[in-house]
Amino acid sequence: MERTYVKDALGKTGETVLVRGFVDNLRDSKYMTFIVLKDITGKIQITIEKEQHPDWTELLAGITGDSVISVTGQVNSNDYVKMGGVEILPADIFVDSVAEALPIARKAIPATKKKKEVERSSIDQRIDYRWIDLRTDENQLMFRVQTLMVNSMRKFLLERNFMEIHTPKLIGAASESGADVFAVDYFDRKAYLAQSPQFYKQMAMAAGFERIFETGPVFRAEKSYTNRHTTEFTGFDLELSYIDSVKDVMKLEEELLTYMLKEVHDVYGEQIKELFGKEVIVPTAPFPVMDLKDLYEALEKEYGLVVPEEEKGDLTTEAEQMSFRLAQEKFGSEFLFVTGYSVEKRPFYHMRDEKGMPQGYDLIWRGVEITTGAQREHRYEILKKQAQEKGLGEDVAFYLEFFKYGCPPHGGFGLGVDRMTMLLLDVSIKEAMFLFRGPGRLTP
Ligand code: AMO
Repeated sequence: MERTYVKDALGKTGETVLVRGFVDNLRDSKYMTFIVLKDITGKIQITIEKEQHPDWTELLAGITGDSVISVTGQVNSNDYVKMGGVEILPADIFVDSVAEALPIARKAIPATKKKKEVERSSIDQRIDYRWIDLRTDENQLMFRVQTLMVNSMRKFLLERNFMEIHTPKLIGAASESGADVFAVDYFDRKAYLAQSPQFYKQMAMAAGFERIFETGPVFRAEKSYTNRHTTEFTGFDLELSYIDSVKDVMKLEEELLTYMLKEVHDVYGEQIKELFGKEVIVPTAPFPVMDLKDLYEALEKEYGLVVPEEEKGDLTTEAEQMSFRLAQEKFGSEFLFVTGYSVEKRPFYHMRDEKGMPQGYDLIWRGVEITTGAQREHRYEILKKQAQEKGLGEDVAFYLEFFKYGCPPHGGFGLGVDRMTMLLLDVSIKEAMFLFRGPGRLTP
């Protein structure tokens, strides 16, 4: 018999169906056994009247929580059943896989008369058994939402004539900064794990592709133990040619994010509110823009934040967090573009204006940086000089070649997909990733 998904079975009253999934809940009483079966589309109650199946005693005793079962039976409408007023009266139950007692508590279990309260396992304990942790409704919704986030951005870009490319992650030189790069053995020499598709996005511009994007793994050898850093994350990067200034890049980004968040809001807004208690707010473009200097002034004036002068060329973590309040109170926005970073704090490939200011920005959402973007320096001589100033020589020689034989003016940005998921659902980065990687974590 062909399998029916639970969501479809709920509408098939009177029909006999085969449903397959995990045992989400199990309740046994003297005369009845109730099993809640969960598949990726929903949950349905299996109602077993013990008297009708005297030979099932052993079978039922062997079914544990989280076991995988296949049930054939008639769909019955029953107003007493909480789950959609529908149950399955099974004619056959097959146990595909028996689950041992679970090693983690995915949720806190309140005390009952007979049992003490069970505390929820920590996120690190849950990551040890992430596949079990991922079975919850919340986690499965999270990855549905992430699928839609990436897919809607892809759709937006494809509609605007972008090409999707796939660049190598094994590279011969650090792509962002020499300090945060993982070196790996590559036969008789060293290779590095790409910290960004930066160089190759720009190579695509030199190749005349004009508009490209890529989503893929990004590696950072950062020993950070924060709730927003990881050593491997998923980046969503794009690059486009023939821009007039960095403003064109910012405009594209705000349109892209508005489009994506509208889709997420429309499709999953209700469920996100129900399971994560978080409102999906569709932003309105244009997003507010503040120069770092003005931002520090405002943060000091409004909230008394005092930052030493020498730190003002970059956004401190505290200022970044506080900027959320400012963005909301001053502009009624969850997003804030920040510009005016100092040359020391920005990579050599950012174009600089006549005053020497890098033509780049960071986008802060809910007080956390989600993007760096910029117009790039496409003029070979100037780019070479900027690289030399930062002490980069041979390492970037291959990259500089991209600009020797004709290259249009261009710019782009890189978005952190895990950070966006985390901020959208108000969870930590460890919770937001399929499988977190950090300085102390390489398994499972
Ligand atoms: P940047 O280094 O700012 O820029 O990275 C882009 C975005 O990637 C995310 N991100 C991270 N997420 C989780 N853990 C980390 N350790 C981490 N580091 C960065 C953030 C960040 O905004 N080449 C440029 C982009 C460009 O100019 O196109 C770059 O890589 O969301």
